[in-house]
Amino acid sequence: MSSQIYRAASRSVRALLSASRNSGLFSEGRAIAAAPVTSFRGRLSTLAPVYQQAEARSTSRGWVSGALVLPAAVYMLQDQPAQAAEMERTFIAIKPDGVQRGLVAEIIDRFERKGYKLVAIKLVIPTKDFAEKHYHDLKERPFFNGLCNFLSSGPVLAMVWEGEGVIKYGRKLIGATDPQKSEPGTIRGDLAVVVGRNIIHGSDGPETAKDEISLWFKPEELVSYTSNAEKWVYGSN
Ligand code: DAT
Ligand code: MG
Repeated sequence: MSSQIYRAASRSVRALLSASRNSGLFSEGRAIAAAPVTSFRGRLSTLAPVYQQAEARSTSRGWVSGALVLPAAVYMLQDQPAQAAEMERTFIAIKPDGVQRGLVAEIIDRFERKGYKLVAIKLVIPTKDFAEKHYHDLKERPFFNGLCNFLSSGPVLAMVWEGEGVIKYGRKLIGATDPQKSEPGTIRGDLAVVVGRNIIHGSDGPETAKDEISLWFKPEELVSYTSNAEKWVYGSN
């Protein structure tokens, strides 16, 4: 019985969210992208009219008893912030060597299989000037010029990945900067040999992630959506 209520409530939550999206309340990637840390809590008040809409639809279509399920749905919405609030985003780029070596699918696969969600992706050839902006914190290093020449030498696959702890754990998936020191099982450990061709970039902290995402992507290029897998990737018992 409780699992039936849970399933019915889940459907109603989806109905609420989809109705609210259709109503244009928060369909714009822009609004959510501007605040990568999202919480359902702040949306509850704006959901009130949507709640009524969804209730009208559910009763007219005879899905489930609105009286029983909708309060449960709202309860579930209130229950979600703990998990939603911890979502973060990181900037990941496959450098020209990774693209040219045909490692795009392999690298995306590792992030996907882990359970992270792809929220932005594009293939670009950065200018030298842009590469210098991206690596601005390394401008005093002797390899800076060569590094920027290299980054701007061909297509780079720029991406934003979202998930709990994705900034720090994304770096773990990537491995140490120097592939000679990267552990086997990491992207650089398995797929690269020298530091000058280490195939992938990942933001090294929350501030860098924020700066790099806004350097490489316009807010409207970030897509906020609910992934089907989320209810299986996240949860506590
Ligand atoms: P990471 O890419 O792991 O964040 P980083 O920010 O220190 O490492 O350096 C950026 C890139 O610069 C790195 O991916 C490869 C290159 N690089 C770093 N150290 C280098 C070195 N000693 N010689 C040549 N290239 C280097
Ligand atoms: Mg770095």
